[in-house]
Amino acid sequence: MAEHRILILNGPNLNMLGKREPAIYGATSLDDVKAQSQDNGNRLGLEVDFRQSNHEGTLIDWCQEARENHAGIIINAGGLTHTSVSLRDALIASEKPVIEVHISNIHAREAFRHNSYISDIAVGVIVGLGPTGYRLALEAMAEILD
Ligand code: CA2
Repeated sequence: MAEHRILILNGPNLNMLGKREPAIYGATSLDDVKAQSQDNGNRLGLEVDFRQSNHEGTLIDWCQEARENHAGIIINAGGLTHTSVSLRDALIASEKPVIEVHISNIHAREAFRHNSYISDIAVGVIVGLGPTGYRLALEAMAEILD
């Protein structure tokens, strides 16, 4: 049912997780994060719809779809976090609670990563905790929707 379905969106390059740059992003693959998220969703009574795209327009289409089909959005927008007004607008237009996740601590990295176009429209932001951030976001979403 739509009221228990959570859309987890992953942006550009997150399909590379676990394959390169392990010092920054760790050794866990995105398929592992997806499997963990589905297990955590089952435990919390949430259906997890886990997706990744390297294309801004596809992510925007999925946010528009969430307006009808999902209860909330958890998003790691990758590099689009720091650039995309359009993705921000689509998240607002979904009228769903949004939780922003980043694997790395974007505030401890280059200055251009310190700004997010999503943080101020999100109900909460989790950064720097690796894949654990996805679990924490699902737990928070379960409480928000309760
Ligand atoms: O820390 C995060 O979760 C980021 O959203 C990851 C993005 C980065 O642009 C953001 O500033 C922070 C990068 C996506 C992952 O890119 C990879 C590239 C090579 C190997 C593994 C991941």
